[in-house]
Amino acid sequence: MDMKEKLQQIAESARQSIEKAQSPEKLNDARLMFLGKKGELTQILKSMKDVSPEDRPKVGQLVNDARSHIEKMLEESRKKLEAAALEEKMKREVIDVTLPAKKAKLGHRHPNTIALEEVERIFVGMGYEVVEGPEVEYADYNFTKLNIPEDHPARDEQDTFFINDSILLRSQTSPVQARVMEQGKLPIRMIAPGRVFRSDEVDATHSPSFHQIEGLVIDKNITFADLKGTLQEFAKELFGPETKTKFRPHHFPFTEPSAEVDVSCFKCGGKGCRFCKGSGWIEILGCGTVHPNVLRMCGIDPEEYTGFAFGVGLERIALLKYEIDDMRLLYENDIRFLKQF
Ligand code: 2NL
Repeated sequence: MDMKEKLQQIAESARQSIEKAQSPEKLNDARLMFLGKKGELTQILKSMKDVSPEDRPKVGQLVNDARSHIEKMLEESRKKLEAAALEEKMKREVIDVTLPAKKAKLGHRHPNTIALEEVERIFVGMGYEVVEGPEVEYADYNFTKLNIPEDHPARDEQDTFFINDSILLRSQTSPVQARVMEQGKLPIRMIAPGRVFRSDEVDATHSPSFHQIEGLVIDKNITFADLKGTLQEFAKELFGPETKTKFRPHHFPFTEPSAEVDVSCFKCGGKGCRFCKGSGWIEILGCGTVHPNVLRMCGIDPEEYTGFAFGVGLERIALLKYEIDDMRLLYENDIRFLKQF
């Protein structure tokens, strides 16, 4: 068999191998089989030494032609395989742009936050400032400056979380107001919302950590009538324009006189129902005229200035407004509960 025929045979068998190769790996095997170091064409090149010098250029040309022919076939096959693989990938990864988009799962405000922002909106609308203060407080600000005597039960370790003799977790937000009074910028119209702590067992209406909003107004000629008007307006804004308020005498160490405030039941309008336990009234807050001792201890002259103050439980408002019957639900952060509000 002459060289030309042999080369044609090799090219033909290369064509068949390349056609059979259906993956890049198989195609590479075919390349090695013909063009590799031990490949068939390389073997022929090695046998060139047996070719007579005058025939060498011609034979060399033939070998080169066969080589580039095989390379061309390999290259074409590689392109075809790549195109097929790309086609396959495109089919697998097809995106249907007409499908409806996945809805983003937006979180939302906690019922406590909704209630807080509602209360803040009402008082800011009446010209009040919102002021925050530390949760870790001096007993002096939490008790002494608020006219709570040394032997008052609220100071008992059973009720308050003490850090040491003079530092505690605040049991009310009034220390924030004591701090503002001490700064001496008068008049004052403020609310102090925030977390407070009391050593209570957890049940449907108690938690060792809950939230309060206290309010304070200090100016010349402030009377109990201002307090009544303000809280009446607040109750109407919060529970609806038909809401009535009732001030019952009460005692707090930091106010004198003091009162507890009931609102007419917003479920039955005051006739009496399950919600208000038949009474027609729901207790919502405590309030009073600031005790002159408190003013004095916070650096304000009670002969010149008077004021009123009040305190509401935020959870109490949230539970009432959203008709939730167990406070613990507010702290469990169960999304199925939270997303209802
Ligand atoms: C309640 C009662 C109340 C106050 C809080 C207060 C603050 C200062 C001076 C005087 Cl700085 N008073 N706060 C007054 C009366 C009642 O809270 O039952 N809260 C849930």
